[in-house]
Amino acid sequence: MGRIFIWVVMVGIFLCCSFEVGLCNSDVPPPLPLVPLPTAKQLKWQQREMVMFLHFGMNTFTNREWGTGKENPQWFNPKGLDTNQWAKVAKEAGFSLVILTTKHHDGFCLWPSKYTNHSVKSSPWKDGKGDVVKDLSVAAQGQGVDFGVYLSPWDRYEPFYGKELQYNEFYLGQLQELLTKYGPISEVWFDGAKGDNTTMTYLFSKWFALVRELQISANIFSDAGPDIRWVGDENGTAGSTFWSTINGSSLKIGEASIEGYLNTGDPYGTDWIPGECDVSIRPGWFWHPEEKPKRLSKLLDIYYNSVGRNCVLLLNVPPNTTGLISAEDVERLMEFTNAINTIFSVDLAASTSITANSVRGEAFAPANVLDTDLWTYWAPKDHKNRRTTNWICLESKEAMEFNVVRIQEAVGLGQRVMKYGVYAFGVDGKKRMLVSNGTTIGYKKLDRLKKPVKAYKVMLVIWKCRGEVPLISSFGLHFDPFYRGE
Ligand code: FUL
Repeated sequence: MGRIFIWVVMVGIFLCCSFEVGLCNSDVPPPLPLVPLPTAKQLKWQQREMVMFLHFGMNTFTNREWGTGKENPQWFNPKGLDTNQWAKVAKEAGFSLVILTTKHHDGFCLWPSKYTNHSVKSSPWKDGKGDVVKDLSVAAQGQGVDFGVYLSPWDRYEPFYGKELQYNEFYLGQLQELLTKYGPISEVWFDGAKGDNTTMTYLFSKWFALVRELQISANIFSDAGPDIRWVGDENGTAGSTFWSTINGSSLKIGEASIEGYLNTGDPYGTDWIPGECDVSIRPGWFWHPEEKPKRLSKLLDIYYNSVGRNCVLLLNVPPNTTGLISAEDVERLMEFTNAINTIFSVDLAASTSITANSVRGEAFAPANVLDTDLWTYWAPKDHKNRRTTNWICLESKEAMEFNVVRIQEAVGLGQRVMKYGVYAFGVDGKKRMLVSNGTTIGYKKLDRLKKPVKAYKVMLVIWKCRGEVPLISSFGLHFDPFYRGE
């Protein structure tokens, strides 16, 4: 009898183990993706984190921000133009994509467009034989940096402007030149600015269709997407709540009333249109001799308010009248990049032991938050009750001193988190302290703490999310020596 009992117990244990092992192995399906989802090219773009904008053109020589279209092409003469320097600076500063203003509102083209004489071909630069777009596309390729173009819809020179069909055809012609002559184009930037009273309807859908046809891997930016959206301001600040999801059908390019909506997005949005924060390293978009680059602390604020709020930072670095990125801008840019590397190259979470309230299975283990792969993540088990709180906890033998919390969602499967908090244990003798909290996370959320915190245990609690469960791809703790608190 005793033996039979032992046998029953052993078989029971065996079955339980097999069942557990089975659960922990590949049998547990991943959580269903939660629509809308990013496309592969949107995800690739998001992971660039920073893109360099280059505003260069007639305004550089007239010392203006918006030209009138009455400028003389003879004024464009950058004696030392070196696009290799631009591309090298971009590369060294950690930018994997540069976007050039090939034509700004004044209508002057940086390439010898066949549709107008108002271009480099009428300038003294290289005796009218130069092509800045070509030079930069080649230089960027040489550095392994991708290339994108800005082509202003608003054109104050072009006589067709204001004649709906002709101007739209003219614009399509210029776009066609840019999309066929300069190799792969990764992003096309459509500016919503339209600053005078001329009535002009842009046929955006035709323009976008041309980009799709000629450069299938290009992301299209405009106020309203379709691939990348404006965040509603030009100071590099996304909303502290920022959804990559939004209702595309409610967006209209050039419409001021949507700026607030663009700045936060919409948890119930039907389209995935992530945000790009455009801002200049200087007060103006173009280079002006009297202006200076922003301070490092300001650039870092911009970084936390853009990349740290689920967006990409599009930082403008304008070349000067010589045709070079000025030494002081290069210096500031390198300080900025080095600061980011200093802050994020050490992750205190890396040497902690990690636990969670619930684990979906082995493939979704909490330790997945330590690698840099966006597709590996911690996932709890599905809950019947969506109000269930989930948590993940980092524990260290040594006290961890940090003032930045980094959280990332596995956004390839949708953006989910709606409300979270971060607790530190063992801070200033207190048992438990809420050190940061927020709403959305998305691709990346960076929370700066008012002052550094020393703790042995740090817990991320997800209070509310879209879908069944949150999927946390990364959770890190960093020390930012440049931040003095608010
Ligand atoms: C704005 C333009 O008016 C500025 O000059 C600049 O090009 C900026 C990126 O977009 O709408």
